[in-house]
Amino acid sequence: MNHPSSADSRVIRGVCHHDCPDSCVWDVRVDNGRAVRLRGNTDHPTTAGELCPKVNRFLDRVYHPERLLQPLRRVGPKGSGEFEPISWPEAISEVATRLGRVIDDNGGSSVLQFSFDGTQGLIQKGVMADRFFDAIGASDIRRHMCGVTAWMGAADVYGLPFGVDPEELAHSRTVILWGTNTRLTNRHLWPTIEAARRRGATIVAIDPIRTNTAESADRFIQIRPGTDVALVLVMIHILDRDALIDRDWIDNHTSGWAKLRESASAMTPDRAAAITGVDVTTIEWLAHTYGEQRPAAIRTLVGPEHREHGRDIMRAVAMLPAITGSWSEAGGGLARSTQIYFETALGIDDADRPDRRRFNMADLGAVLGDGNLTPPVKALVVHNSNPAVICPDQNSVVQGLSRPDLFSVVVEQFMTDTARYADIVLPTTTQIEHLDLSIAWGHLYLALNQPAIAPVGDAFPNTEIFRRLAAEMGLDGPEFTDTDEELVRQLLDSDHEWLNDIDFESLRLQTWQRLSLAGDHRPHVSSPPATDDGLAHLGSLDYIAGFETPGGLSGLEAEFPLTLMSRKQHAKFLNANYGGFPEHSPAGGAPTLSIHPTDAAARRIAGGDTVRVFNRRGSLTLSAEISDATQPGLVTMPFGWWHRHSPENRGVNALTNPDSVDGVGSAAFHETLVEVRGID
Ligand SMILES: Nc1nc2c(c(=O)[nH]1)N[C@H]1C(S)=C(S)[C@@H](COP(=O)(O)OP(=O)(O)OC[C@H]3O[C@@H](n4cnc5c(=O)[nH]c(N)nc54)[C@H](O)[C@@H]3O)O[C@H]1N2
Ligand SMILES: Nc1nc2c(c(=O)[nH]1)N[C@H]1C(S)=C(S)[C@@H](COP(=O)(O)OP(=O)(O)OC[C@H]3O[C@@H](n4cnc5c(=O)[nH]c(N)nc54)[C@H](O)[C@@H]3O)O[C@H]1N2
Ligand code: SF4
Ligand SMILES: [Mo]
Repeated sequence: MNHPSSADSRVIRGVCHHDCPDSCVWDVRVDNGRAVRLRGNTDHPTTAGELCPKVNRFLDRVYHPERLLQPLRRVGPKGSGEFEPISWPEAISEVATRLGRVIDDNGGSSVLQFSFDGTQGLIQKGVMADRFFDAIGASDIRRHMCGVTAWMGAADVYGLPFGVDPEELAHSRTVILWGTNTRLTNRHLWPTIEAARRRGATIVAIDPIRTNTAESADRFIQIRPGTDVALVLVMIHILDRDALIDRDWIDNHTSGWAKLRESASAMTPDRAAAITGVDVTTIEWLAHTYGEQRPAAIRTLVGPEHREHGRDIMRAVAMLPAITGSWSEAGGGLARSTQIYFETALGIDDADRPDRRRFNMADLGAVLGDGNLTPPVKALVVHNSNPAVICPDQNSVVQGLSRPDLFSVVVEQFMTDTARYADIVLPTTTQIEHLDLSIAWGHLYLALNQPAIAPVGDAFPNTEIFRRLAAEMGLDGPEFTDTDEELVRQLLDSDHEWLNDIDFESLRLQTWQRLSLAGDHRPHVSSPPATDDGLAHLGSLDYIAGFETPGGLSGLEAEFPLTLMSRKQHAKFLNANYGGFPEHSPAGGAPTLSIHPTDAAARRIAGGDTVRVFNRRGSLTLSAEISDATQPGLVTMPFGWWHRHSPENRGVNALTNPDSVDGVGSAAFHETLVEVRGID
C-alpha cells in the first residue's frame, strides 16, 4: 500500500479498530504526510457520518506527546515506569535471546502469549503473532473474557449462535434490550431502534441499573442482578398458559419442549417476582408484549455473561424466539453478535493450529503466581491488551507481573499499567498507520483499513515486530515473511458464498462490503440450526444463584453484603484504552462508587464522602455518589480507569471475582461481594 507522498492532500479510508460492535468507517485527511482530520464516513450505512466521543479526537491519540515511539528497556524496579530508549536491533536481539534462554531452560510452553482485543483488525490482532507463538510452542490463553460465554449459551440451543442482522430491528414492533447498554456501547444501533419506535415499536430495557439506555426506553425493567433465567422461565410460563407459544414452530424446529415446559411451569409469577424483584404486573406485561406485539426482537451483547451462570442466562434468553417462532418473522428473533458471520465467511477456525497449553485469561494472576506449574511461566509477551487493568483479581495480576524472575515484553502504544512492569516495551502503530481487515460484531459490513500515514516515530505494526522476532530466533519458514497485504489476501481467499464478489481489489476500491447474505436470510429458518439433529435444543432450565452472590453458597454475605458491578460507563472510555488520559475522563477526574440511598443511609454515607470499598481480594478508597439508578444491595463502579486514580494504585478489578466455570467462559466480574464504609 502506498503512503501519500509529500506536498499533497488526500483522504484515506479506514475503519475504527476498537473492540466495539460498531466498526465505524472513517475518512482521514492527510496533508503532506500528516493526518489533519478524521471524520465518520457519511456513506457507510451504520456510521452515517458520525464516530463517537471517544474516537472523534483519535488524531490526538496518534500524535499524543506520551505515545511510545521507541523501544524501551526497563532500568528501575518493575512498576516504576523507569525505562531507557534502545534501538530496534538491540530490542529484538534482547527479546530473542532472553526468550531463547527461557525456552532452552524450561521449554516453549514456559513462554505465555497474552493478547486480547486491543484491535479488532484480524491482521494486527494476531495472525503473525500466532504463527510465531505456535512455532515456539508457547502457552496461550483462552480468550473467553468477552462474548464467548454468550456464544456458548446461544450455541447450546442452536449449535452455532447465528442471530438476525441488527439492522432488521427497524421492522420490530417490540425490541427488548436485554442486558445491553445500546446508547453507550453500541451507539450506532440506536438510530435503528429509534426508527422502529417511530413505526410504533415499544422499546424495553432489562437491566439491574437504570442506564442511559434504560432512561431512553419506553419501559425499564430493573431486574435483580443475575436472576434473568427466572424471568425467562416465567415468560415461558405465561406464554404457555395464555396460548401465546407457536406450537408448530416448537413441534417442527425444536426438541426438549416437554422438559422446558416442566421447568417453566414451576416458575409461577409470584415465585419469579420474589427472585427477580420485578413485580407480577410488569412480568405479565412483558410476556404479553413479547408474545403479542410482533414482530418482537431481543437484543443482547455481553452484559449478563460476566457471571458464574452467565451461560445459562444467554441460553435461556436465546430460547425465547424458538418458543414464539419469532425467528420466522422479519424484525423478530434474537439480534446478538454478528462476529460468527465473518468467521464463517472467512473460514476462521483453529483446527489446523498446534495444540498449546492454555489458561483462562481471567486466571492470569493465579497462573503467574503458581509455583507448581510444570513448566512454570517464565516469560510473558503481551500484545493488544492491558491485563493489569482488565483482568479480575488485579492484586494477584500485579503481584505476578512484579515477579523478578519473570521476563516480560509488552507491545503497546502507551505506557499502560501493564507496560510499566515490562522488561522490554515495543512501540506499535495505531490504526491509521497500518493495513488491516476489519470484521464487525454489530453489523454485517466487512471493511479494509488502509494506512493513511507512515508509522509515527519508530513504531512498527504488530506483524512486523513478530516477523523480526521470528527471523532473529531462526524461524525461517515462508509463513514468517508474508506481508500484511498477503495476509489480508490469504484471509479473503475463501470460497464461502457470503464472500461472493468480495476480494482485496473490491475492498480496496469500496472500503466496505456487506457479506453477501440473501436479503431474506433468516437464521435457523433459511437452514436448520447447526445441531446434530437440526433442531433447536430446549430442555430443562433452572435458576441457580451464583456462588458469590447474596443468595449464593459462598457464605460471604454476612461480612460483605453488597454486590459490586463494574460495567462500561463512560462515553469517552473504551475498555482500558483511555483510562489514563485526563482529556477522556469525566468531570472529577477519578472513578466514583455509586450506592443506593438506602444502603448509603444505613452506613451514614452522604454524597461526596470518601469511602472504602473492600473485600478479601482488595480495597479501594474513593468518593461516593448516592444514586437511585442502582438498586438496594447493589453498588457500581466504572471499569477502565488506570491504577493511578486511587490511593491504593489500583482499579475496580482489584475487587472483582476471577472465577469461571471449570476455567471456561468469562470471569464472574459482576458477582463480587463487597462492604462499603465511610472514612471519617
Ligand atoms: N471489571 C470489568 N473488567 C472487564 C470488563 C468489565 O466490564 N468490567 N470487560 C471485559 C471485556 S468485555 C473486555 S473485551 C476486556 C478488554 O480487554 P482488552 O482487550 O485488554 O482492553 P482494551 O483496552 O480494549 O485494549 C488493550 C490495549 O490494546 C492496545 N492496542 C490497541 N491497538 C493496538 C495494536 O494495534 N497493537 C497493540 N500491540 N496494541 C494495541 C491499546 O493501547 C490498549 O492499551 O476487559 C474485560 N474486563
Ligand atoms: N463507551 C464504551 N463502549 C463500549 C465499551 C466501552 O468500554 N465503552 N466496551 C466495548 C466492549 S469490549 C463490549 S464487550 C461491549 C459491551 O456492551 P454491553 O454488553 O452493552 O455492555 P456492558 O456494560 O458489559 O453490559 C450491558 C449491561 O448489562 C447489564 N447487566 C449486568 N449483569 C446483568 C444481568 O445479570 N442481567 C441483566 N439483564 N443485565 C445485566 C449491565 O448493568 C449493563 O448495563 O461494549 C463495547 N462498547
Ligand atoms: S469506538 Fe465504536 S462507536 Fe466509536 S468510532 Fe470506534 S467503532 Fe465507532
Ligand atoms: Mo468486551
